[in-house]
Amino acid sequence: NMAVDFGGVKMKNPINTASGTFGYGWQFSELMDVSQLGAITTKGCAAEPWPGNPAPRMAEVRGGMMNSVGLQNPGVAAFAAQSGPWLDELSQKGTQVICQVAGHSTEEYVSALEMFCELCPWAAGFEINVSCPNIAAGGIACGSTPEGAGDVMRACRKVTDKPLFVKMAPVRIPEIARALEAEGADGLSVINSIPGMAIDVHTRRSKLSKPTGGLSGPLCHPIAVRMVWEAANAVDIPINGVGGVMTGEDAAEFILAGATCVSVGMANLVDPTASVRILAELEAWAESQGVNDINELIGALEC
Ligand code: ORO
Repeated sequence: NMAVDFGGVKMKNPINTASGTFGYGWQFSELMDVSQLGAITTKGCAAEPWPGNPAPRMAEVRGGMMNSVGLQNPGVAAFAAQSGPWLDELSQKGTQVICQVAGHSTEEYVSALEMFCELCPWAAGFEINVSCPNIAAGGIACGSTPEGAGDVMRACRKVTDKPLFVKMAPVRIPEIARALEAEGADGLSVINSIPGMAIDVHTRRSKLSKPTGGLSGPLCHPIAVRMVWEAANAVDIPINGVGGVMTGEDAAEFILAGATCVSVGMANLVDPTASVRILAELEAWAESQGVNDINELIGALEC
């Protein structure tokens, strides 16, 4: 058995896609059978459209990549109209759809979540992004303290009884995780990209259109594993491990560290079919461990 329960979202397997690396799902549908995945998480949407940051907003670095997209999105209404029918169908095939919620303030998160609840009844749950490193207000600015993150969670909890997850910044994991659990979060996605910089020394300019960006990819993986382990030890709600998963063994590390499920992020940009390969590799690993149920391996780290 590969099925897991992520905070009330029943997934047929633990593999899902990290927000922002898999569009709205349908963009990948000609390249792979998306319905093999346990879940997908859609790119963050706000109540109103956001233009995002100017190009260049992606740069390769050793062992990973940087981005400064700035949560470009068409707003929840356009998202629901354009992508809703395909996502509804996907959810009927048993792949859960988690919609990511963006905002610049608690009020904006609440407005966006209210719109999602009304316009996206097919969504299995929502992921509140309080960790984007590329926006001036909201994002990591409110997600880096227990008070800031807790505030957003408390307000969002009043909007819906559907599963609510929080995409966490790579800071103060145990304290912030406990604050989010206390405010009613159903699960935590650990971690978002790590704030970083990449400079072109010849032009003396940032490789991105702004000085800083978010670092993701395999070089983040050991940091993310440590943070997943910290989160899993701090709270009783389930953890989704996110950060540099390129192989089934990387996903297995997250599960042993205490993650219930695992997001594939940057790997989708290297090979659009990476997530289904990683799922097959994870299944092979579980079998090699001689268990009939992947749940037996969650947090099974021996130390
Ligand atoms: N980039 C990230 O690395 N994480 C986010 O949550 C959002 C963005 C972005 O849109 O810039």
